[in-house]
Amino acid sequence: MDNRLSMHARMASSGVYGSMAENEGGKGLFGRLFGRSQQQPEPQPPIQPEIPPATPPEAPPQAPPGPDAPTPEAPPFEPPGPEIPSASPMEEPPAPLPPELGANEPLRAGAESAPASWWTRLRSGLSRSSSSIGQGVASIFTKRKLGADTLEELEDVLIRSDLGVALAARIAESVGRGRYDKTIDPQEVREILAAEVEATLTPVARPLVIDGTKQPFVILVVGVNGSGKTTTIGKIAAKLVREGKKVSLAAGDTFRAAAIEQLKIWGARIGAPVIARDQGSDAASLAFEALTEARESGADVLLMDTAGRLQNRTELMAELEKIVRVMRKVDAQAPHAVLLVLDATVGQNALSQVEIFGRIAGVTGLVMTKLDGTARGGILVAIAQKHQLPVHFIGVGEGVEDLEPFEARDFARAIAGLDA
Ligand SMILES: Nc1nc2c(ncn2[C@@H]2O[C@H](COP(=O)(O)OP(=O)(O)OP(=O)(O)O)[C@@H](O)[C@H]2O)c(=O)[nH]1
Ligand SMILES: [Mg+2]
Repeated sequence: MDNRLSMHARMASSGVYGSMAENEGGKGLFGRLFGRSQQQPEPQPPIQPEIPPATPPEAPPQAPPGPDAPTPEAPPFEPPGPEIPSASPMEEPPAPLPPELGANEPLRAGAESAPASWWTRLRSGLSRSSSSIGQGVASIFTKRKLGADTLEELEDVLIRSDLGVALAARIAESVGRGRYDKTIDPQEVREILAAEVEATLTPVARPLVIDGTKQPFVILVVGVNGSGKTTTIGKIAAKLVREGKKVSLAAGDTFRAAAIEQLKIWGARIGAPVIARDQGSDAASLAFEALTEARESGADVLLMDTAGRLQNRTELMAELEKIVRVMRKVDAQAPHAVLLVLDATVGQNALSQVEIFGRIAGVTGLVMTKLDGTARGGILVAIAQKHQLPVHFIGVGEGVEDLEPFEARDFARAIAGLDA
């Protein structure tokens, strides 16, 4: 067992598994409608030497330097999508209103029939992960006795699902305990897996608590390009508005006009004011003004969007530090929560995102999106085990109802392909 384990550990650390990070999310609804590809960050080593990304043909203008401006050398990398308009960014036509996000739409994505329950959506969202694990388990244990070879195969299946080497070993050990040379029903293996996953996730499944004594409670939302930050802000804001909270949104992604427009559409739809400045404004100045305005207007919660940035771009990460610093000039404790939005489809790279954003932006909790776009949703479990950061929400689709507070048991049962 030890030898086998160390082999997996070596393979994992040498990138054998990391290199399998997939990118199945495809171009999301917003990307399709707004002519921007849903950028999936390339898996990268935690910190690479600074390699400037290819310059898009029409780089957005630099933020004008404010009093304390970070003067970023380059905007976040945005590879040009096939439909990027040829007009200059300042002349960019207003983004079309996605039908799904129409201001008069009910607070759920287009579906005409009654929305499925969260459990149904979670099960179906995690179906790629659960069927990959389920098929692996069935092919290993059907009509075979349990032994070192079957357990090793099980570990391989679990590691390929990104559950992490340590947890894969623990699950294999639990499955093997007292069952050598016996047959085991694949369903029983999935039950054991669910129990181990639930035990790992329970300590990190913590709701996002809005402290009502903070006026406003400031939530800064960070992450790499295209991870789902703006959509997640819209979804969380919709929940808070429904709870009767007075919510303001701050369009802190000042690099792209479409990003500002995207947040405005969410704001119009859910009835939350959006504090925005012109494209190209300094994000930290916007943060300062937005917090001041939100406070003056008596908002309970301020959700601040930020531009996507790869975690190895030091100058962009420095800009995040500055946003935090500037907010503290208004409220010494702000931001009260820093949410890192992770795209499940990037696989192992998410671990490095947690590490670097955690260190630089003081991440207080995680949101994992696009679990519906990957067979390797187990990455959430590996992150939980390694970083022990609270996981507040998970997303399994683009609609407003496709984000819910994270529940360890539901996730564990769904990824194991079991009933609730
Ligand atoms: N399938 C799926 N798509 C999602 C989910 N969350 C967000 N998306 C889609 O992912 C795409 C990118 O989402 P955004 O919210 O724009 O991501 P972002 O992090 O704000 O992107 P940048 O501002 O460019 O860094 C959009 O098309 C969203 O609809 C999810 O849980 N599942
Ligand atoms: Mg965004």
